[in-house]
Amino acid sequence: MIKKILIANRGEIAVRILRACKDLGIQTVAVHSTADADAMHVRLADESVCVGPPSPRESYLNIPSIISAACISGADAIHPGLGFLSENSTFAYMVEEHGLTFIGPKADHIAMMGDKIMAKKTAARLGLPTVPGSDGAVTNLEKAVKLAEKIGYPVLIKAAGGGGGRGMRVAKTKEEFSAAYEEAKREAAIAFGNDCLYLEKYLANPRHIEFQIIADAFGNVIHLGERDCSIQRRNQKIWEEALSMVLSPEERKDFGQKITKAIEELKYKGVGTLEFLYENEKLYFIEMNTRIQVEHAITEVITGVDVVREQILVAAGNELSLSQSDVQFRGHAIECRINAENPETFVPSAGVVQNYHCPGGPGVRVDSALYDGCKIPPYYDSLIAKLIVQANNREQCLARLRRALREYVIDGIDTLIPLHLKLTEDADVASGNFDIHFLERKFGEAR
Ligand code: MV4
Repeated sequence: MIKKILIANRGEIAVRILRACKDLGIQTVAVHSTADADAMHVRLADESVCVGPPSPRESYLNIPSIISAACISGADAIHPGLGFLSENSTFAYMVEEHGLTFIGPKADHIAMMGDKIMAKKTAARLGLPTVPGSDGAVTNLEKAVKLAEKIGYPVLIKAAGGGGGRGMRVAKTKEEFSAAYEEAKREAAIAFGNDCLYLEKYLANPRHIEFQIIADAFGNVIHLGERDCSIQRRNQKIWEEALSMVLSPEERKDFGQKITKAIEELKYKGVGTLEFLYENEKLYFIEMNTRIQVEHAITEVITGVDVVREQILVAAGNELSLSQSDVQFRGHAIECRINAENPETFVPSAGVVQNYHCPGGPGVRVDSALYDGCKIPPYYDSLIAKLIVQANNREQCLARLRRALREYVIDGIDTLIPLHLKLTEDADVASGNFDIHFLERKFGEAR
């Protein structure tokens, strides 16, 4: 069993992982930049190591510093959290090369899913539905134009090295295609060091639905249902729900079975998320995330499964503690991402938190690293807290969420709390009438 884990992250996810470690009786090592010396994740850890200056490149992304910190502190495993090094296959490989356990999938599965063309090919081979498009990479403009014609406009040009919405271009017509293609190629070469492109039919108004899976090293795989992450802005999710309103229990069961079979065949190990677009009552695989995600907590509160605990246990070589028939869904859950941003302009807000008061009561969970007087540095992601609310049904969940948001006090910085309050009072949110363009349509592109 793992005795000591180094957590290569900061903020709310580092605190979340620390809590799972403590529940398991595992010793913890925090790493931090000089800007985070007084951060909550450092306070809660048994030990801490400063790994560099504020710039993420020199601290939380500094592989030699982090692996050295693990070796010096006698940790036997590294949890990468999310963002930073969590989907860096080279890092995963190096961690294992140093005789440490990487709390995540095998390096080759991270690399495979990091290449979006390979990920899609793999999903198709394993029997999952994918968006109609090119069969793999398009090799030159001439062939791409012909293919786009065959797929039918509008066509979306995606980069193999992209993902998460980076490096995509829509071509609405044949006239637009060449320029969009050349732009995408140039941009992909610069941004990802990989100019491989592929084409997909552009789905105009999809919802974004993702399934959570957990797999152990013995071939056991379960799914924990899906999350609807459609309410987003510029590929940043703001509000997530579990389960989605659009899947029936039968569809969930059938689709869940397809997914677990695919993951079993892949011999994948760890937690993962399969992302789909949903349009006209059909799901299409687009990408797979090989890390724990921000929104994992809504799945936890409706299933009662501690996903981070299971992630650590399967990485340590244990069998999954439950089987698919043990997975039951209880009511509805919504997560609001509380970002340190202006709720109208989304401009990040750094500063000192004052008058901090956290909501509570039945069905309310807050995951954060906030405390009264804590500093929000300007160098990192603006997510400072997650408000997760669960209730017997969606209507009660919305009422409870509104109550919790009204209780929440965070002074000294701007946060998205006022935006979330508006969303809880929105008729389209109440009726579930939204897709991935909802937020921009409702509140305007400038905001
Ligand atoms: C798409 C799409 C429409 N049609 N693919 C963006 C993030 C990346 N995971 C895939 N993305 C999209 N792929 C086809 N064929 C629209 C998006 C998309 C999107 C998807 C999920 C969540 C938010 C999004 C925002 C803009 C575009």
